[in-house]
Amino acid sequence: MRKQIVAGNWKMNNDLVHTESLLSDLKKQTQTSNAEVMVAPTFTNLYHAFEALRTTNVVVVAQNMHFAENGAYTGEISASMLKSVGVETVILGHSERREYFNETDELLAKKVDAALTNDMRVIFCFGEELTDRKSRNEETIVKNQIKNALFHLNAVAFKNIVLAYEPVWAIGTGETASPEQAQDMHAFIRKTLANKYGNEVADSVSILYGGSVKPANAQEIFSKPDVDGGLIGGASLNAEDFYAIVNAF
Ligand code: G2H
Repeated sequence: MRKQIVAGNWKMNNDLVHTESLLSDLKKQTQTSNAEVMVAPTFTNLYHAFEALRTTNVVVVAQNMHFAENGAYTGEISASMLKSVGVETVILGHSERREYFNETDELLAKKVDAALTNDMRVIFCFGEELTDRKSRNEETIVKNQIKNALFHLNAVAFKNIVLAYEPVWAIGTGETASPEQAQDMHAFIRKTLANKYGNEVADSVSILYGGSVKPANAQEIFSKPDVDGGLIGGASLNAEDFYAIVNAF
């Protein structure tokens, strides 16, 4: 059975005071689904979140990291630094990193390697832009993003990889891919993995959907056979909305 996962990506939101209040709201929620629950605060709040959620089953995740172990990379954070504050999972390749910080497939391959070398789990994000979908190029784009950043890995490495399909045109826009569009792409992603690594690996990797998932649409999206959960932005900033999504399985 593949793991179902709901991960909240808080992006560059919540200072310490707001983080404390959201963490305390999260601790009041009740989980009725079997999904693994994750939250990704900003770097400055990771340790605080880890300590606050220690007694819960909520996993604290980083939104990014550098590929080097340490050194002259002003402003950057390494895998071992994340691990030293209890963080063992990292989101890599989010479209906002690709768009605003020029992260390329080549750079992301190095970040993925660094995370795996440090025994971290990776939530690897990718997805096409609106122009790609309009020109019916979405499958080629998505296949290349996966291939370029991940296909140098061996099959065993996929035990620590979670994929997150996030069509750029649906991120923070209120537009959501229809459940059918999400399912079609997730099935294509699984087929792409199967062609390279075989069915056993393809069937074991969780593929999350991201892009304006809300309490109102989560259940229908999660009901699709190849959708194993969600990466949630805006709706994860409110604990009740987030748990409505966690419990939508
Ligand atoms: C996509 C998603 C979270 P939102 O970035 O990764 O954000 O749910 O706000 O579209």
